[in-house]
Order: sequence, then structure tokens, then C-alpha cells
Amino acid sequence: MLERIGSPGDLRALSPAEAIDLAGEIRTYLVDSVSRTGGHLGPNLGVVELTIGLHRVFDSPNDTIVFDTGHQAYVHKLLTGRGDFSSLRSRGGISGYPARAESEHDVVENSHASTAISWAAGIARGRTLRGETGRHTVAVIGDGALTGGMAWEALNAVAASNDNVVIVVNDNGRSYAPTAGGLARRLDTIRTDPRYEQFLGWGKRTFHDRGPVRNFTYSTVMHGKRALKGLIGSDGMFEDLGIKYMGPVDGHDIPQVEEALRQARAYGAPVIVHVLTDKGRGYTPAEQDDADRFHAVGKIHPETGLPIEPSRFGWTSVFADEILAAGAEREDLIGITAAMLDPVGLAPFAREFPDRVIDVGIAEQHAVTSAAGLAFTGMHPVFAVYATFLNRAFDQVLMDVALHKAGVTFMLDRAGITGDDGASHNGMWDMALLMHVPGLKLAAPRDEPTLRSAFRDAIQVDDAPTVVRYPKGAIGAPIPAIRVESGLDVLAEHGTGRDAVVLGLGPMAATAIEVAGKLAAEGFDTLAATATWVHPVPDGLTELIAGARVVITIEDGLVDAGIGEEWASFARQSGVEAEFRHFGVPRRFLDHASRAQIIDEVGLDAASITASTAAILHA
Ligand SMILES: Cc1ncc(C[n+]2csc(CCOP(=O)(O)OP(=O)(O)O)c2C)c(N)n1
Repeated sequence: MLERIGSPGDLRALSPAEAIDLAGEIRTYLVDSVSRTGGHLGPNLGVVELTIGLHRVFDSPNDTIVFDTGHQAYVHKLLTGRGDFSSLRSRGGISGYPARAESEHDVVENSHASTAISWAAGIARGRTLRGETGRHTVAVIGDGALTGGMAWEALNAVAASNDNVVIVVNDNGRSYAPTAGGLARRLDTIRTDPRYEQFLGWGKRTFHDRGPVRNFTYSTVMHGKRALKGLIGSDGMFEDLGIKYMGPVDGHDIPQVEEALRQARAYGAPVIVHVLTDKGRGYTPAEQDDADRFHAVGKIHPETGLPIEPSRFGWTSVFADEILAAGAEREDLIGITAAMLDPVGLAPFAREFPDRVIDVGIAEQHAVTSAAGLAFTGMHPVFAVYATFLNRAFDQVLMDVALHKAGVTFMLDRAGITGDDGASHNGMWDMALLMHVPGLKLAAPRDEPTLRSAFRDAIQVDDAPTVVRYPKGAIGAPIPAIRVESGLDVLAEHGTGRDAVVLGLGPMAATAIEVAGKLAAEGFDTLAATATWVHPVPDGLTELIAGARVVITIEDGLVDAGIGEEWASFARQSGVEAEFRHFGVPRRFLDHASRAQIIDEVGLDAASITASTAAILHA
């Protein structure tokens, strides 16, 4: 049946019983295809019925459905004409998130969490102002994303409006791990209350006893809901804000979902539909996965859910190991995560020192400012976060941490080009932004020993922010210095002259060695070097490059106004006359592709850098 669904209109033509069958087909398809490509499996298995209900009740693209974060939009893609998942997240294949270029049904593609209600508020207000009545706006937001401050800013604003924004809270009790915080506890009281269980059982019995699905009416839901409301009162949270609350709704019961959504659509003012779902629903390996219900998987065996390639020892696990060791020596060390305990490597530390890890929810801004508060009391906070998500808390790094000279360490995982998650996930802005923060020190380690030492150095600094940034994935063999010159690590040297000094930052150190070798093969004398602490400008840089004809910098961050340019401007002011060339990531959004493909595309591969450098040297 799935192949007959080319658009939501086809979906609306299905009988309720056919819609239920379709849900089964979609689950099978998701498991089959995502196990081959990798991707966000658990979240999508949880929203199959909800997404079917959304597209049967709302008329996209005339109505707008905004998926918060967007990692749970696979079912939406399948129902809006994108049935080929064979190259999901690969170059030329469909994106892992909504993408305007793919479909008129996709509106928001930022994939940074907690923005959907704000988007919906703006869209709904715009429609009202433009007189486009009859066009509905829906935000679908998980309980995890609902922990983000922006979601609450938006709820506050929406409550004051009369726009018909429908906010669907997809509550599965989890972010990656179970959702943290008071909000989660509050929502959890509904899910685990035996009266809700009874209500669900009663609803299902009613449904089956009555036969045809269409007889299962909203009054059935609402009757139960009213009973619940009096007993639990957990909807008071939203209604106190002035937003109508409906629910809880069994998110795996399509008729129930549809009835609730129809009521919400007709309500005519902001309304929350609280839908309970199970992450990983219908796929046993996901349902039984305590860590994250298969939030995101690599390629797996579909029958068992086991990875096809065991994951290789990576940068994250080196950090995990080092903070664990440091934590045993220093009681003041405290780990902070924004809902990503396991992905950022804080889980072993949390097991060993449960009182010294804080999961703040998807709340990077709060994480940073509360870290400043912790530092004020004499603790040394370590906020481990994906580089792309720290962008959101730039002001807090600047004004709360740096201005107050707080000793806070930021461990920026997935820095540089991450590739397959697309434009929003590349950690390419961190260096160019953070170098403007007064007092901040930034390290770009190149291998395991330098990651360990950078972290150790960082946690010694108690009067300024320190940042250690490292890429996604497996960590290569150590890249030892052949010697230290003027305080920088020399990694390779060809000849005694200095036709070119090639400076590679972090993981680009390996590229610098390659480029130096290739240029040497063309007859030039070269030196490849690096520094672990790249900002402020390393002492000794000008000495090292004095006398070079050409100086090359290679970084996997923004090249315009990046670290290389900072170094060059400093060196020029110190009288260095060499010609500089900077290689890095261009100032544009990068489409999803593998890291290697993007490196080639933006000219960060050794061959391209060698060719450009040789051209200068020959000139
Ligand atoms: C600002 C930001 N921080 C962190 C993330 C990483 N992240 C992606 S999905 C997710 C959990 C989302 O939980 P929820 O909204 O409940 O959706 P579910 O996966 O449970 O359906 C997190 C933390 C993000 N996308 N954006």
C-alpha cells in the first residue's frame, strides 16, 4: 500500500483499517531501509501513527506542519512523495531532516531543537495578518525538545495570541536517555499513572467492542480525559499559561489521534495536544535498548539490531576516559550535558560520580550560565557538547563565563565537518566565533595524546573559558612531533630551506604532513607544524615562520576570519613577510554528504592544497 501513497491526499482516501495496515508497512520499511543506511530509527518508529494522523487531518502544504528538530520526519517524508530511502543522508539522496529543496511539505530544516513552536507562532501570525484564514499551523515537538528554553519563550508568546497554533507534544519520555528535569517528571506522572493505563485499556476495549473505527469518537476520548483531568490535574501546567490542553492521547491509536487533532484544528486558538508514544515502537531491539531506544543508529543487522561494523575507538571515548581519570583526582570537576550524556562521552563519569554530572535537558544556554555559577562556588565545570549546539549559547559564553572570568571548560565534540547530518550539524563556526571572546583559550588536538593533554591543561585554567574541540568519529594513530621548534610541534621536515611552512590545525595536521611531503616531491623544502593550543596565537609562531616564502594554514572551520587569518594578521604585524594562504571551510551551508566528499568539494584535500601551493611557489 505504501507505494500507492504519493501524497497526503492518497492517505486521506484510505479507510481507517487501511491506515492501520499502512502503519505496519511503514514500520517494516523503516527498519529495512534505515538498517542499511543508518539514521534516526527509534524516533521515527515512535511517530508512525501520529504522522499518519497529522496528514489525514491537516492538509499539507496548505496547512503547515513543523517538526521540531526534524529527526523524526522520516514518516512525513514517506507520506509526502519521498519513498526512496536507499541513499538517506548520502550525497544526492534524501536528507536526514526536512529540507525545503526536497519538498513543499518541508518548511523548517534547522535541526537544532526547541524552535518549532516559535516557527509555528510566526507562521500562524503571518497567515492571520495576510488574511489567509483556513490555513492551519502545527508544531510537533518532543518532550525532550520541550525542555529547551526557546520552547517556553514561544509558549509564553503563543498564550498571549489568538492564533490557531496546534502544538502536538510527542511525549515518549525520552530525549536520548529519559528526559531530565521537572517538566519531564510532571509529564511522567501521566504516563505512569495506573489510571491512565486503565483509561488506555478502556479506550481500546471500547474501540474493539464497537466495531467500525469511525464509531470511536472524540467524546469517548474526552470523556476519559475529563475523568483523568480531575484525577491527575497534570494539564494544569499548560492551562495555567492560558493554552488549551487536550490529552493525553494514545499516539499509537490512529482514530484517537485523528479525533484529537480534528478537535484541535477546530478550536480556533492555541491548543496543546499531548500525545503519548513509545520510542522504537514495534521493533524489539529498539524497544529493549535502554540507552536510547535506537535514537540514531549506524548500519545494523535488521533481525538483531546489532551493528554491522563495531564502532571504532573514537575521540569521544578518549575524552570519556580522561575525564573519568581526572574526576578521581579532583573532586571539583563536574560534568554538564544538554541531554546527550552518552553521545558526548559523559556516561562513564556519571556512573562513577553520579552526583557530579548534570543533565540540564536540551538547554545549552542554561548549561553555560549555570556552569559560570558552579565556577563561582569553586567547582570546575566541564560542559561537553556538540560544537554546532554551542552556537546557541554564544552570548552566555561571552557574558556569563568570559566577562566573569569563570573557569569553565567546553569540550566541543563533532567539531569541523560532520557531513551526513547536513548543513545544521557541521561544527564549523566554533573557532571563528569563539576567538572573539576575551580571555578564551582554544585547543585543537590532533590525536589521542594531545586530546588528553589539552583536556588536562584546560581544567587547570580557573579564570577564563577554555575550549577543546575535536572531530566526529574514529581517532587515527598518534602523530608525534619530531621536535619542538619555537614552542610549536614540528611534524615533518623536508630539506633545510623554508619554501613552504604548512600549518595544520587539529585533525588537519595529518593533511599538513601530506602536503609537505607532496611539495617536497616537487622539489620544495617544506616544514609541517602544528600547535595544540591554537588561540590565542601561539607564542613562537612568528619565529617559526620567519624566513618562509609561503605559509599555508589548514583548518576544518570557517576560513574567512578563521584561525589561519588570525595567525597571519598577527605575524604580519610582527614583521613576517611571507605570503600566506588559508585553507578551510567556506562561508556557506554544506549539503549532506560524507566528510571525505565535503573535504574534496571544498578543496581541503591534500592534492588540492598542494596544487594551489605549488602554483604560488612556481609563480
Ligand atoms: C539545540 C540542540 N541540542 C541538542 C540536540 C541533539 N538532539 C537531537 S534529538 C535530541 C533528543 C530529542 O528528544 P525529543 O524532542 O523528545 O524527541 P524524540 O527523539 O524523543 O522523539 C537531542 C538532544 C539538538 N538537535 N539541538
